[in-house]
Amino acid sequence: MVVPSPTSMIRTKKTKAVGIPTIDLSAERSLLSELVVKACEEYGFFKVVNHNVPKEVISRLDEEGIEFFSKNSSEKCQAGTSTPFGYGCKNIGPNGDKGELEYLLLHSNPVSISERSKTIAKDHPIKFSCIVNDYIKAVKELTCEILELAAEGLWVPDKSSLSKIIKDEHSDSLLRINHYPPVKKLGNENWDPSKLHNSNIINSNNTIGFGEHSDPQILTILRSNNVGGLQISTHHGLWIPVPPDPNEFYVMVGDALQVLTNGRFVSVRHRVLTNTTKPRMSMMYFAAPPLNWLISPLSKMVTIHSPSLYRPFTWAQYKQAAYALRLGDTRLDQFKVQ
Ligand code: GA4
Repeated sequence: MVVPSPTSMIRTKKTKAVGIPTIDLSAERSLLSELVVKACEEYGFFKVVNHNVPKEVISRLDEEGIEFFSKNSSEKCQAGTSTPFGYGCKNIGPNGDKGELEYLLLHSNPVSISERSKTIAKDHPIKFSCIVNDYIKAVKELTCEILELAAEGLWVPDKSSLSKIIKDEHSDSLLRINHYPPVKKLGNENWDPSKLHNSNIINSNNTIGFGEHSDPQILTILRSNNVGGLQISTHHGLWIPVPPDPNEFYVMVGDALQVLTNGRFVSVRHRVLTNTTKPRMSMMYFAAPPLNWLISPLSKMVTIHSPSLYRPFTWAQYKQAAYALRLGDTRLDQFKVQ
């Protein structure tokens, strides 16, 4: 069942309760496919429990992440700059976006373990690479399971229509590990209103760790440590805080899935606020098509009454459009049928 978890229940100004759906993947399949579709339509976001990703696979990557970010900056920089893969600090993308974070960005299909090792660790790179690979393998299976449920719930005749895009050996999927060090509340001595203009400070307590955006890919599978900060925007523009849950995964609809479903699912805009005392660490698997994959609405999603909203484009073209714009820009408009 889609159960709004009590911790995630918040009340809007109109005192309407809003809850983030939680889907128990051990439930009966026909029910699950309906619930996945409903959650993707209503929020473009949901939590999954009983996901079958082994605990050790999660905890090992957690440990490696903690160890990596605790190194000094010159050691971390040895992982390569994040253009496109490796270590990045505060800079997001190529167009001047900034955030209060550091991160590792890794491709899910490196040519080889030794190729991956170059972008992560100098001391025990093979161990880190194997742990990353095990994590990617497990979350990729989870992604494919969710995409198959979505296809079933949408009554798409071939239930692998979506998952096969991710299973393709040339899939351009990524893994990102973000580390948000705590950011202290500004004391009065630092108070400089001119710095507030266009800055990342959104109220007296929190700083923007990662600014508002949607993910360009098909689906994002996210988990974090026990420190909150992630917020999602509802279709009505209300920001909902997402309670952290280190044992479970959150699923986000990305732009490419919005196109594949001809706008029936809408990608979720989200952002991360930093904590004033505790570091947040999160890891995201971004499930993407191969670069040359032609993205257009699944034929089942196009009818005389709902004609195609988007013209076909390759994943490479969409990535190029995303990297040419700022983080928070809407990129899908340029691919809409006029
Ligand atoms: C958002 C989702 C992923 O983190 C990411 C990001 C990428 C980057 O950090 O290099 C982008 C951003 C993300 C969307 C717009 C472009 C590209 C930064 C940016 C300004 C790795 C991705 O695929 O797109």
